[in-house]
Amino acid sequence: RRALRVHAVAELDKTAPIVRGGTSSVPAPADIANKLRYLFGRNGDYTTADAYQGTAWSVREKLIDSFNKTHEYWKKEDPKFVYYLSAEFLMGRSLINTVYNLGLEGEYAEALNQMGYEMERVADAERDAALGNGGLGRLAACFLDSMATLDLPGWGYGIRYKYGMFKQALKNGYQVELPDIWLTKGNPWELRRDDVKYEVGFGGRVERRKQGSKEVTVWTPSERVIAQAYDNPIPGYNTPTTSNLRLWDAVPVTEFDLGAFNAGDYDRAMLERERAEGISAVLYPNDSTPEGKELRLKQQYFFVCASLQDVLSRFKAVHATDFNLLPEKACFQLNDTHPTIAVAELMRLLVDVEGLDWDQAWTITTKCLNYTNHTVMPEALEKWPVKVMAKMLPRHMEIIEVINEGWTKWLAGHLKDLKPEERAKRVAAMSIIHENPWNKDEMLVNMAYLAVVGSSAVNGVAAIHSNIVKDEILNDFYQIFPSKFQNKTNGVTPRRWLAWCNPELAALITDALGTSEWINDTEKLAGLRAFASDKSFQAKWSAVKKAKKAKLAQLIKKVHGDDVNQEALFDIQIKRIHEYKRQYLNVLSIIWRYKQLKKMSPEERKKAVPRVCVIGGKAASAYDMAKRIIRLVTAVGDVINKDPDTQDYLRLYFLPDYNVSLAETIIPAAELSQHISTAGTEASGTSNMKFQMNGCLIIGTWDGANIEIAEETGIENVFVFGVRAEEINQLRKERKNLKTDPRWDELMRDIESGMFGDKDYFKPLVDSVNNMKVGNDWFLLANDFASYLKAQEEVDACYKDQSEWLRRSIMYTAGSGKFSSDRTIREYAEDIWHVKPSRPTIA
Ligand code: GL7
Repeated sequence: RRALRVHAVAELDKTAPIVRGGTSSVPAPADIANKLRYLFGRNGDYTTADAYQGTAWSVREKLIDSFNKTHEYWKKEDPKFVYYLSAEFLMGRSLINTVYNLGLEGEYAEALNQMGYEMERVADAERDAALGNGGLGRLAACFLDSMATLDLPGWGYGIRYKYGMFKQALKNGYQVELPDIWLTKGNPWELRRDDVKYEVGFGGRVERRKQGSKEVTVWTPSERVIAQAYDNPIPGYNTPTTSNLRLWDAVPVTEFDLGAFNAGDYDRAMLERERAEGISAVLYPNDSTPEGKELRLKQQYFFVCASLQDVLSRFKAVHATDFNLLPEKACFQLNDTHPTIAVAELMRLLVDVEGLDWDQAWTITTKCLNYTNHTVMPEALEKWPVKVMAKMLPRHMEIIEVINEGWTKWLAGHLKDLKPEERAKRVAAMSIIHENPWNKDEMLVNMAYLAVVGSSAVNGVAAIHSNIVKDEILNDFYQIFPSKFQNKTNGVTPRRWLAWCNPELAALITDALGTSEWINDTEKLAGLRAFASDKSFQAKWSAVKKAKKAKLAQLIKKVHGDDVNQEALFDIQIKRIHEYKRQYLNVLSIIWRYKQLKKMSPEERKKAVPRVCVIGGKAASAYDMAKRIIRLVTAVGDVINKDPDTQDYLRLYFLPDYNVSLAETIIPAAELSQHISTAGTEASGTSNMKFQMNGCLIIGTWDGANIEIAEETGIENVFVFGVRAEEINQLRKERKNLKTDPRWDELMRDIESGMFGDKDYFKPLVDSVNNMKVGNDWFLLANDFASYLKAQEEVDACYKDQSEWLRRSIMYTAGSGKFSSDRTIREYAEDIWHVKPSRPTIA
């Protein structure tokens, strides 16, 4: 494997002349030893964890050299910047990515070898930076990689959570959550900026005061904290650009209340610290559905307020108060509704603090902001009670009221041709502030509406999703502002998700294409189509997949103690556990497969395609149904993995603590991956793209980015099943023409009768998918079941023809060019941000 990697490296060097060694001239082995000696007091006798620390701190210096050069250059050039505001950045590990993106892999692999270590093992000692839940946070991380690689002036802004996504463990087959204590050993990938701090206020009162002839608004918060900046350099690939992710940590305004301490009030002395630190303490572990907790709104305002102040302060240092120039120098992308308070905050900063008049400030604000919607789940569109917002952010609540007054007035004028009742209804339906439909006494601020009204562009994240945004979720707004609405199909970085996590496949691709340029020009992968049916190429392709499967088999052995058949089809479903993602449907089909195998004679079984099924993913701690699904997976696995009749042909493993690093091991090993959400529910999905890049076949519904993946790969190469999104509303409403299947009923009885134990615990799962009961089986599992089983039969038939399977596998990678986040980011830059590349010249 090493030989292959070295080969990939040699190729890279040819096309990547920009090797950024930084200013340090100390050779890597000596530098690593120096770091261990002077930072950690270690003198030889290193552990693997030491080797990681020494290497990381050594690499950090090179990174900072290139980071500083980039920022000096951008400061001098003063180009327009994009700021990606996101409550989540799911970065994963940094060592391999940094070393490879900087082109230092040869040097450091060699240094570690001399010390008796292998880079890959050393890299395993790093903790994941898990400051995100899932797809949305990981997308933000891929975007940063692409922005830097494309030399686009841009930063990410977010929160430096002390505890990231919880760690998941299994206890007797049930999920347990453990805190993610990731910072205890220090973080070599960040730089604390002691000179970059801003005050952020909450609560208090708002007053009007006379200032000369002008009336000004003064907000006096009752609670104040400091946002302390930490920079996380983001190295681009094959470029001197190293960009930045700036994360804010909340700290108290006064370090310590000595007065209270001296007066013997120890609790009060600590109180302010605890209250401040609580703001950036922990990531809310909800994926796609928000939790309306006040602390969450506090987090949102905290990072938005600090980020906007930071941007304005840099702007003013160059352009003084020429704020009309702001939209030419800065734009902000709101990653979902989480940072939407930015609409009101930018207005507050421009009007109250800088003294601009309202209309001028509004023009600037709407020119600077853009909003991405990431989910169709209606419960996910954030709405904050007016009461909560008025208490925590009284001035912002006023500002939102004024915005809404202007907006509804404008809207009524715009709709003047409608009949008065009709017009009043439409205006009420589109009001940013509206009644809670479940509680008439409560008024809510609809953050998605605020984002749409306050932005220049609104986009969805895959073609079908953007259409749903236009036709359903925000249809009223689309009718008023059709040109605001766009599509930006998601993408993933081909560096982390193919080149670095699968260097063996990368080397083979480079070999076939005669260049490694595909790493930042993925359209070149299309060249692989010419090799798809080439038997000798297929053999090499298959050898790489086998090596990756062996690695995953090792992991299964480590976690579950079992040896699995490495000739079996490796069938994977990894993503957050959610009813709409339908892991339950997958489990049911596995049970069905098990029952069929049981019925067969030993001779018949030998003809079956053996499968190793892997499911992984976290359930939000309060998501009861999702936790039951996990338990069902483990319970079914316990039965079938131990059955001597079938264990050679079918296994099911739940791999706990699914995260970015685990994905980097699993995805290259996957042969079939499942993306089986109910059509119209998964906005895009991004792991589907990662699997595709790694030559993994897909069984999936006509949903999210699956559709575009099928178009690029050739629909005949994808196992598509299930009802289409267009038919779903009808089916749900009328409950007519829903499909039933005797096999489904049999499986329901099996679970209910306790075939997998815990029958009381599984009862709500059985009840939830009773197809015929009104309101049940919202995600239409029963309806899609027969067509899913049929698609699974097609999978088996195809796998029996290995040459056909390999041909398809190659066609997947060949068709993945579109799904590079470089393409996505280029589209954002051209159609929304109007930001241009600015590559630092190397001194
Ligand atoms: C998500 C969508 O569910 C997912 O389909 C999409 O790929 C991702 C990135 O656009 O955004 N929306 C969301 O709230 N989460 C997602 O992963 C958590």
